[in-house]
Amino acid sequence: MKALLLLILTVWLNSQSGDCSLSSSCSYPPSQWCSSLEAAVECGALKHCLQSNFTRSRQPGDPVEVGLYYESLCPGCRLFLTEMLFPTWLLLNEIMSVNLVPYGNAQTCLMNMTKMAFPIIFCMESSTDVIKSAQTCTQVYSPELKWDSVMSCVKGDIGNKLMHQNAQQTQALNPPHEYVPWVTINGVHTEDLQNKAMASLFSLVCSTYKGPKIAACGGNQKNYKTYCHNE
Ligand SMILES: *[C@@H]1O[C@H](CO)[C@@H](O)[C@H](O)[C@H]1NC(C)=O
Ligand SMILES: CC(=O)N[C@H]1CO[C@H](CO)[C@@H](O)[C@@H]1O
Repeated sequence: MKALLLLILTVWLNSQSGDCSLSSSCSYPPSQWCSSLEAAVECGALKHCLQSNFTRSRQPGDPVEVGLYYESLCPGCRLFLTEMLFPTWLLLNEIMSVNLVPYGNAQTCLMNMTKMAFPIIFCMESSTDVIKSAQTCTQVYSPELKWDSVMSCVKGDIGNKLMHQNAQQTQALNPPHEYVPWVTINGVHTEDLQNKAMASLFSLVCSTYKGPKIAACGGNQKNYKTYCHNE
């Protein structure tokens, strides 16, 4: 596992000098499909990678909880979720937990219905049409989940209840949120934490984590800030 983390980190850091665009065909050999987020997405192997090697064991220290209060269609929210939060979670999920508090659609129901909600939401938010992609993304990452049942949640009492819970959780924020995406770290929001999360969530999670240092956080950390999406 340590070796895998190092491999991921190495590929990740090395990819920063390359170009950032995804090509339509897969340019990685199968052995490298899980070596980075780009490779996994490009090769359509994200689900496989998540289910096998990205499902890592927890480290002994308390995980850093990253809360994200957002609207599913807000461009800044989409950018943060797809290019900062999800990649950071792939690399650091053994020391990090994510609390997504979406406002406004099917995402709340998905979170209630499948363990694969985060990859599905990532898939939706990185698609051209967030809403239209929901069914396809669900089929890809959670094929056993019937779309009809998601729709009956969205349109029914459970969906309303879940949305209401999210609204309450958002209203309970202290300080109250002024914009989205609104980030909390271990339940705390400050302008400083928000700015650090926007600049490099990866560095912030590594520096906030109090447990033993993990391989992904070691050594080359400072290079991470040149990662192309964060410029
Ligand atoms: C789904 O939502 C219901 C209603 O709020 C809740 O009782 C249940 O625990 C939730 N299940 C999961 C897996 O989140
Ligand atoms: C694609 C990939 O890297 N698969 C590896 C996942 O981890 C197992 C053991 O934990 C390896 O056997 C696989 O090669």
